[in-house]
Amino acid sequence: MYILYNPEKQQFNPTDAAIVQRYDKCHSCDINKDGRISIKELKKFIETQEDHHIPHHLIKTIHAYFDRNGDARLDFEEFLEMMNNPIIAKTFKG
Ligand SMILES: [Ca+2]
Ligand SMILES: [Ca+2]
Repeated sequence: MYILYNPEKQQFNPTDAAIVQRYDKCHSCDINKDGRISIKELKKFIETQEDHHIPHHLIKTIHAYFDRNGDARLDFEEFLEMMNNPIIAKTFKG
């Protein structure tokens, strides 16, 4: 089960609506619907969100950074953390 609220992370306290919105984003990003986001899926997702080109190595770096358990996929929890990052959030328009 996903851990949506982490009391230790004070900066992350979204409303339920924000979580649902992000879950929808995560789901639409997850092309093969295995519940986890690969680098390829993240790249596709960013390309649909962004007008300008983001180099592959940067996407790989972002993906690796938020892949906390190192399984080469972003699960919903890791995806949420990525979306909650101020720089990333700006890139993805929330
Ligand atoms: Ca997937
Ligand atoms: Ca992971």
